[in-house]
Amino acid sequence: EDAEQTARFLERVDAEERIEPNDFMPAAYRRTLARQISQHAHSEIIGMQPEGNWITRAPSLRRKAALLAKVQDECGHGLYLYAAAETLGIAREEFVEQLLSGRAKYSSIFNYPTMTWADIGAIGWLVDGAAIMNQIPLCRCSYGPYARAMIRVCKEESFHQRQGYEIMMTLARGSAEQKAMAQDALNRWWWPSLMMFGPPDGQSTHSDMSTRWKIKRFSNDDLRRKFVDATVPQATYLGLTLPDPDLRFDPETGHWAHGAIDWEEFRNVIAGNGPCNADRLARRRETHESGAWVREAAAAHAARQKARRAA
Ligand code: FAQ
Repeated sequence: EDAEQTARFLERVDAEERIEPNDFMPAAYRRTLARQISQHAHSEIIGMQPEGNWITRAPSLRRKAALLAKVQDECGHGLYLYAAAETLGIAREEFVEQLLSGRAKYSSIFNYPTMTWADIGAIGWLVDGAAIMNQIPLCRCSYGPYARAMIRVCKEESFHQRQGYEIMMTLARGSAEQKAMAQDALNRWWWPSLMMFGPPDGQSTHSDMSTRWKIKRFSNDDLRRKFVDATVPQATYLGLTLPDPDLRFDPETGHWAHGAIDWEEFRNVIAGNGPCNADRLARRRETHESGAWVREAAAAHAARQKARRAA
């Protein structure tokens, strides 16, 4: 690679200029973005499954309409993210193949089961809350197509987060049984939500380069800390207890300090051995196969339109 071009690229990144698809970029920058954006897209697509599980069982028409809209938004996010990833010169089919073959990762969080209606509240509140914390800084990512996609995604995520928190509020103020259901969901989703931010900084292999390239603006641990600080008062307001006996406010740092995260569980889930990994991928493969006729029909239609225009 041309040293002068690389130096110019870094100057542009430092000057907060956006890098666009046809601009020069180092091969490693392109690879990192293709990995992160496609894994983000896969997370949105696999992320439709845990909540999709409750669409037919939502407790009212209003809840059903909101959940249906949320799951459709996730599909939309996956599609813009694949489109952003494709601007790096890799075909969508290749990204999809990486997901279906199990070679690509997607967020660990979507490998946990949704056992009760309260899980839908906990996902909106915590999982979308964590996603927003991580994605707001990505609106300033140095790669233009990714940064722009994140702006709309974040607006939709904030509706998702409100939707979830409102479900939790309704349950927490409901019968003793409903409150217990909300507490149980919080107990199961809290630690996996903290794991969404990735390994501790010392073990984050990509952070140094991604920070240099202004893909990442905050470290994994910094974002996790911001999330805990924002979420503790929300739990208090709900009258629920976070499942961490070591959680305490540290007046010296001004932040909440949490107990130890079970990184062994995290490694196990990203290695494919979480409670739902096999099921999530099997469902995605089935759906991909049963949708083949749609892709074929769309391609045939596009070819016919093209031939008609040429005639
Ligand atoms: N799960 O060196 P780092 C959503 C992997 S939100 C699985 O720190 P990096 C919205 C990482 O890929 C969820 N794998 O990596 C929604 C790398 O492995 P690799 C999606 C993880 O990239 C809500 C290795 O560990 N959001 O979908 C995880 O610098 C509700 C080393 O880690 C995004 O993807 C994990 N939690 O930082 C949808 C946001 N953490 O690739 C439906 C964009 C780490 O070398 C319902 N991504 N790994 O094989 C990012 O910001 C970054 O990629 C991080 C990881 C922060 C996730």
